[in-house]
Amino acid sequence: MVSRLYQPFLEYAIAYLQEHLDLQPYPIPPGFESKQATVGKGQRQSEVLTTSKGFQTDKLRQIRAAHVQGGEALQVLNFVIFPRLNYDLPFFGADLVTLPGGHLIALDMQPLFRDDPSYQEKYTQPILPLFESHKQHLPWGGDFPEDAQPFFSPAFLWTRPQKTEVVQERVFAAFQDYLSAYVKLVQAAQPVENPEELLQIKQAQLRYVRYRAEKDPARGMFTRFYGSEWTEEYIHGFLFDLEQTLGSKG
Ligand code: DBV
Repeated sequence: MVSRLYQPFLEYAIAYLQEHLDLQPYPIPPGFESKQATVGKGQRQSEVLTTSKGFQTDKLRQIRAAHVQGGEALQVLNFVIFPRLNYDLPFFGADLVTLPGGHLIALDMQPLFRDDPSYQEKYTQPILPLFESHKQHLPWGGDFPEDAQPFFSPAFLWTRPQKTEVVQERVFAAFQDYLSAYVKLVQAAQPVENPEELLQIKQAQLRYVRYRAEKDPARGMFTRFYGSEWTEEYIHGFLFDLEQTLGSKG
């Protein structure tokens, strides 16, 4: 395996977005830009570094990355884009995880309204050819939490590559393709003005962030490294911060 496995993904994403959109910084709460811990004892002692990046644009409320680096057998990049609430855009969601047990990859444009045929036509159809071309190299990863299914599109890439080269080549290629397709959707997006529709978007976004904050699969890991106070504040105050953001606006 390779340390810094996901660094090229993160660098690519930021550079690509910077090139195509007008990125502005997104505030990261103090203490969360970078966090280090020493884990293990004696010869097995090692460092785990978690760094955060945040951006926003006129159409995207939060573009954020959490990057965990703890040596060859612990590399995580969780990269999510949350559109502003007056756009019906899907979320861009990438969960790229390397643990001692192997690689686990989730990549999707996560729909607000999974079962709405016109929504699917607008936001999933354009991605399906990409999905088809990548899934032949990235077979379905198996067991998947049932309650998470409503949050994924039919173009969901979920795979557990055996080889690191597959991550570096195939997964990286899929990540680039999904990101550029996403940017095209963003560029084409028009603001929603209908109050009924705006309410539905807000509810769908809240459903999504509440689910992800509650079920965050990294909670256990972060709690072990950095304690529960830091972890809960990181989850609710940065990773999935929509509720707090709405709260502070009254
Ligand atoms: N996952 C996150 C964030 C992470 C993160 C913010 C910053 O949402 C990392 C870090 N994901 C992470 C880690 C693991 C997973 C697993 C460390 C391994 C946990 C472990 O094995 O100890 C997609 N990620 C997973 C799993 C799924 C996802 C399905 C396997 C969990 C399981 O089998 O129970 N992405 C994840 C997910 C949603 C999503 C659940 C739901 C909408 O978008």
